[in-house]
Amino acid sequence: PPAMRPGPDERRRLAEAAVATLAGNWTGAATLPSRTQYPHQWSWDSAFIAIGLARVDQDRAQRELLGLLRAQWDTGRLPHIVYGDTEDESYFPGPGFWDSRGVPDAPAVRTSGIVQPPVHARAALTVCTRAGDEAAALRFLAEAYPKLAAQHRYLLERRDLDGGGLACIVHPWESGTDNSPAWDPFLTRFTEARSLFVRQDMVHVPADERPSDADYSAYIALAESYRDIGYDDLKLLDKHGFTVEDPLFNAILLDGELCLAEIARRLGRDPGPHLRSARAVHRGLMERLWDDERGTFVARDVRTGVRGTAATVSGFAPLLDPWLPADVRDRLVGLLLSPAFMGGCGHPVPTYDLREPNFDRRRYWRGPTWVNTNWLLWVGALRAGRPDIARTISASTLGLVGRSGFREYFDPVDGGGRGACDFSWSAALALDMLA
Ligand code: 9YW
Repeated sequence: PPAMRPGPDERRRLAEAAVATLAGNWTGAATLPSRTQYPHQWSWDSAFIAIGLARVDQDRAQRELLGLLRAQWDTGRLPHIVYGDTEDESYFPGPGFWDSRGVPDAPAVRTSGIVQPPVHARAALTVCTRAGDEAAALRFLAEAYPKLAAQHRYLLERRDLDGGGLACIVHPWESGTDNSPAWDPFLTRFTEARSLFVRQDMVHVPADERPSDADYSAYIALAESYRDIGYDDLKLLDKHGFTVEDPLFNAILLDGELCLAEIARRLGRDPGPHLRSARAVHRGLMERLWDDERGTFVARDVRTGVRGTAATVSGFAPLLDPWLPADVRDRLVGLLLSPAFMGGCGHPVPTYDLREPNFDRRRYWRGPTWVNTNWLLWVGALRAGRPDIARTISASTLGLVGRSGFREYFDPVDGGGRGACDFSWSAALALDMLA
């Protein structure tokens, strides 16, 4: 039976628990994704967290985003981890690995050198929309807007390697969906990292819920490669072995440009350039990533033009695109509701096609249900004119956190909690879905 939206008592209990989880992970300047597993500030986590905080604490929501934006590089690059001044190497790779201080355009605070999906413009707009104090909200937008615009410019210009309209990612970590089966075909050449390293991600979480050693080795090799070309995107096509267009990343970029257009409007600026960029991303998605045979969007290698074949949750993210042709939207919705995804398990939406032999209900982005991808599809379903699907997704998500707590991810078959406990974006986005 479809999940029921929780009643008022359960909603109140969940909201209080979510607020307490976010308070527990607040450092005074930012919210950690998890005190044990991820003890720094992460980029797209902070955006999701701000969206939840906007419902309960405007001040903290704004500080979360502005604090992150202060770690932006001169080129507009918004790093995926902000370490601050810490020498703490308990999370690997730590600040020493990325060596951002050795790069001229990096800020004084220590950061990683890669990015994550740009959900920040959506977060800033959401924060402003929910603000009680309109003047303060406009001041916040005025401060955030130039930085968000620079973040997007970096992605649209430096990461569009051949003028095709899409931004590429240069590392699976940049997708936010690290070990998704979508990356398997593009990682076969990277099995050996150059340096010796010790994984520290399996102290608090069992090994079978984390990426494999082979994947991790490829992650380190690719991060070393990008670091050693000085994070110079002009050298990517010649010197770097992973340049991939991801439907999730680009759908978020498109949505972000539409949010920037709205922010520009509210600030009395010209929304035109953002609307044109959003259109260009739309064209890139349709021309390059739509797989008409499979009826979903897939990843593509910019260098070779070769497309992946895996149907993952990321393929549904273009539901955020308001210009999706009706037949494409209908086929996408058909696949989403089919036994491969929502129709095949009790606790949707699984991150990977349930019928694939290498579907893994425990392992990270290779099967489990995540609150953030559910939240994105919830927004996408509403935009696609399917409030029924949106309701099913939010009821199911609230059922999962109600039963298993604010875990990092969930078994889509039995609903069991997996990964880290007291995970910030699970709490924050549940708060948003509760409202
Ligand atoms: C890691 C913090 C991050 C998320 C990513 C997720 C994971 C880091 O955790 O990556 O060590 O595996 O894949 O999306 O931002 O929550």
